[in-house]
Amino acid sequence: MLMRKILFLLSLLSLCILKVSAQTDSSSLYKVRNVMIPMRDGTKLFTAILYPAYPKNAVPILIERTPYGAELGVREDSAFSIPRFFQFYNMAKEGYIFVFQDVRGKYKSEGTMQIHQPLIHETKKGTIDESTDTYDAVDWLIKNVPGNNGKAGIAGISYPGWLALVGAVDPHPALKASSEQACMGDLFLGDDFHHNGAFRLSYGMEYSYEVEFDKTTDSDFPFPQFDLYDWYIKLGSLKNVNEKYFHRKVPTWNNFVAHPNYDSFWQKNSPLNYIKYPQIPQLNVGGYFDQEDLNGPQLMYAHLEKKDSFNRNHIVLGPWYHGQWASAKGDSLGKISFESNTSLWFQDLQKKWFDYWLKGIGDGKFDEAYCFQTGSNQWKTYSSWPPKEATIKNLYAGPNNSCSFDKPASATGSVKYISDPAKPVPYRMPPIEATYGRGSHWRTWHVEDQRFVYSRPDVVSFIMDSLTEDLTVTGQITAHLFASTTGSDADWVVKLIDVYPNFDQKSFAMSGYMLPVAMEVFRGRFYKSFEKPRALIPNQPEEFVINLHQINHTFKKGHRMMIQVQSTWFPVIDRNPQKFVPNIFEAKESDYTKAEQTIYFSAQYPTHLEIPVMK
Ligand code: PG9
Repeated sequence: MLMRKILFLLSLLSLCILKVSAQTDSSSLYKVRNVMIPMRDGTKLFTAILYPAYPKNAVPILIERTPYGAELGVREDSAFSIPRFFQFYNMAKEGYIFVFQDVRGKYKSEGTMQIHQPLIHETKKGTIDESTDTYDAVDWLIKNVPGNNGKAGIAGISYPGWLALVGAVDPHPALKASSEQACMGDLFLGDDFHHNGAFRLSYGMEYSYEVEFDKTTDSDFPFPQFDLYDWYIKLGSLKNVNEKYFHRKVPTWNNFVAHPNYDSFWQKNSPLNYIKYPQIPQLNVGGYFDQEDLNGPQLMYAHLEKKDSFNRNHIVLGPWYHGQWASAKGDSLGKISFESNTSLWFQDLQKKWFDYWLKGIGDGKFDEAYCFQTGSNQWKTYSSWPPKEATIKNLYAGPNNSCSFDKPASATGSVKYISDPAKPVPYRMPPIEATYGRGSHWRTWHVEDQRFVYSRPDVVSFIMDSLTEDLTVTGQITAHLFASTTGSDADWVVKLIDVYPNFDQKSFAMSGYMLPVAMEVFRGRFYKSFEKPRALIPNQPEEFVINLHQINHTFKKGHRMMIQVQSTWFPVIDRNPQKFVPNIFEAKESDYTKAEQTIYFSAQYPTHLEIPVMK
């Protein structure tokens, strides 16, 4: 989940109230009013309205709807100064009304919440969902909030991003623009809870407990220790989650157990299946290093683009963790510097977007795609995304842990490793703190230096010679992994890594760094179909095609490209028993077995990554 509470934000504002002085610029003075807004079925939703204390003219409304607590913790009707860390600070200075609303069934709103409930109002007349609730909220706000100019926009990150997406379906006529940010796509194929059918254990367990254990708040699972790697190992089979801790009281966990395959539950749940076309202007925003919803913005943009006859659909991709663009500092992530403040850059664009659609300021000429290029550390714009100019080159795994753009010619070629579910490869450098717990490194793990796993016997790496010139890769990376297992099920994790020079002249401390620029997991049992898993045939090579997502990265001269493969990524991904069982959530301890995995690099089975290279 994102920043719990709206930046726990405005509770700090109450402190600022005291600081308001005669010199304060009156344009950044705001007040708060809390109301319960009635929906069409009579359910009332708690809504905090943050409005200019001394308005000079009518201004638009920007709405964020959230399951994480809308209350701002500020005394009603006391003027205070908007703090600089507020994600819409630049817009606040020029006058907006900001509205934060608890979705039904969470915090102070009435009703019941169903996580990520698909839209149903179109097919079942008279029903309510998050789209109709947004409509009703806009209607009430436009009619009842003094000083508004009759136009509203909606924005949000992650769950609130999905709420911005579905709020823009069959919108109220006053809702003029949306920005869905880090909005999840499909929760079985590629965001939050599963990736390609592999279950995201630590995240899925901690998140479902957090949101559903107590309706009135967010709850932290009471872990008895700080480093959770061992705790999750000792948890053993996933059966134990309900038996020992949840006792079937967490509905989303029960859904994980009841729907281990891509059945109609997950299919209906995917916005890609119920969002048809952009009905109002939509700015999709995503991060290349988003540890929760990396896939959603890329897939949703591509999906909407197919039906974008009015050019309403745009995309921004930056070098960010989940929601980092809303923070004050976007100049680095972990040890990786971006050499400029990418968050402020985005916040300016976001202001232009809403200023144009809600205030009529500017010429309305927005580029199709704004995609930061890591490595060269520059913002780039494109008239189509991914850019058509890129040429696909195949990067092949080869003998002696090598990789190159030359297709293997040899009839044989393979490397083996033992994957042991009792000793899984950690997905990030221990300690593995609770996902959103104190001191957690959750936000930076996508850029962690992979040297911490490089020499493990259950991780294989294929590395290229140093590049003699810069190589820019822009667009979709797809892995074609040819592999077999002695077991009957297996996970495959594939990474594309930028290996820094042994002596990095630009930044000495980065010498030898192994930066993952694209990575993903695939659960082998779904190699033919996500709906109907099947056992892998022991020792039979198969081609696993894995979407490693879109990137925009310059591998600098002197750097090396590396392909890395492993079969565990723990505990972010649960352990595959490596023996096919009908439902892994019900596997027995004895089902978890060691297996020998083989990765091929022969003429017949040429493991490779598709790399879109720019001239
Ligand atoms: N990534 C979170 C989430 C979104 C949708 C479903 C479940 C989780 C979030 O940050 O809101």
